[in-house]
Amino acid sequence: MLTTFPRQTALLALAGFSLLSSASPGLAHATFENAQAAQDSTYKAVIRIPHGCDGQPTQTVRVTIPEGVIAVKPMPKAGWTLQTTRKSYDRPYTLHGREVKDGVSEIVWSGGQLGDDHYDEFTFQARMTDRLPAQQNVHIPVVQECATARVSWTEIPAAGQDPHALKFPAPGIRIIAANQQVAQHQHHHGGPAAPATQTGQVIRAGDLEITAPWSRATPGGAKVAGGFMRITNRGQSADRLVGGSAEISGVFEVHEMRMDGNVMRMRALEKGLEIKPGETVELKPGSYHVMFIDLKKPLRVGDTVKGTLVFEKAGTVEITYTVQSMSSGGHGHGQHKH
Ligand SMILES: [Cu+2]
Repeated sequence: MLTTFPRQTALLALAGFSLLSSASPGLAHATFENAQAAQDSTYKAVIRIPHGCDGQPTQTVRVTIPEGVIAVKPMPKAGWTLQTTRKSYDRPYTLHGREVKDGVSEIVWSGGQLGDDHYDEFTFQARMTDRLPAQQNVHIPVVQECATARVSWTEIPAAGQDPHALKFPAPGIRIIAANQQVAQHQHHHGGPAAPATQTGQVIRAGDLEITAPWSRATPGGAKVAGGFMRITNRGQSADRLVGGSAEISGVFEVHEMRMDGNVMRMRALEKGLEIKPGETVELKPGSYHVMFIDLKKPLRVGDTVKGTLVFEKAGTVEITYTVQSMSSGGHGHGQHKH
């Protein structure tokens, strides 16, 4: 909300501001240039500041970083002093094979002079973790401070509430699941729509449901790639992913990644990957995955890769992976040593 230090001015300012925001609702709020980010991706946050505090120039911009948004690096800005505050995260995160326990909790750009009739952008980079729920918005409170007034974009909508109903909404970013990134991206640019089977594809085999298999584009010369999906066991007894094949590789293995001291390593699961009854196992970067070894050709975004999975009970299942961008869903396979 907008607060001004002398009380009468506050009321006047509030009235004036309400008129402004109802006149041009889309332009009046502080917002992010790109209001969508995938889980487990690096996001460039560009905060757009459309006006000052009731006519006064903005001198300070404060940004509060919520839990789940980590590895924050603000971009310095000419004419502004940049300061950050750090905090310990609620729980540690794993990023590029390292444990990350703390990071930036507040960014402050101060000492600037952004006129009420001018517009400017404030930028930071962050890792959006998978602790931010998909299909929901994460809200990042932003406060503008002027000589004697301030605008607090800090209102967070309650569950189910339309953020447009708020006068001073905290800018929001829609979080999408890592495996939807490419489809969303194509949609955004009006490119060819992904076939319906590629996003949210569910394959049923006996008691198992296999959802949205995907792989990742490979950097030039890479001889390995990972395959990812979710496997849910709707049955009464455990099953086990014990092997499979892929048309583009000579060797197929079921792997897990885990920390070995400070180093992330992967290894083949000799006994396969168990899927207990009623459980969903997520194969994802940095965790369980299937591995295509001795690739016959590089994988490019938008390719599809046919293959099979072999389960102890459900038997052989044909699946198709959609190839997504190299930056999808975490760090590249190529960076890790077997
Ligand atoms: Cu692997």
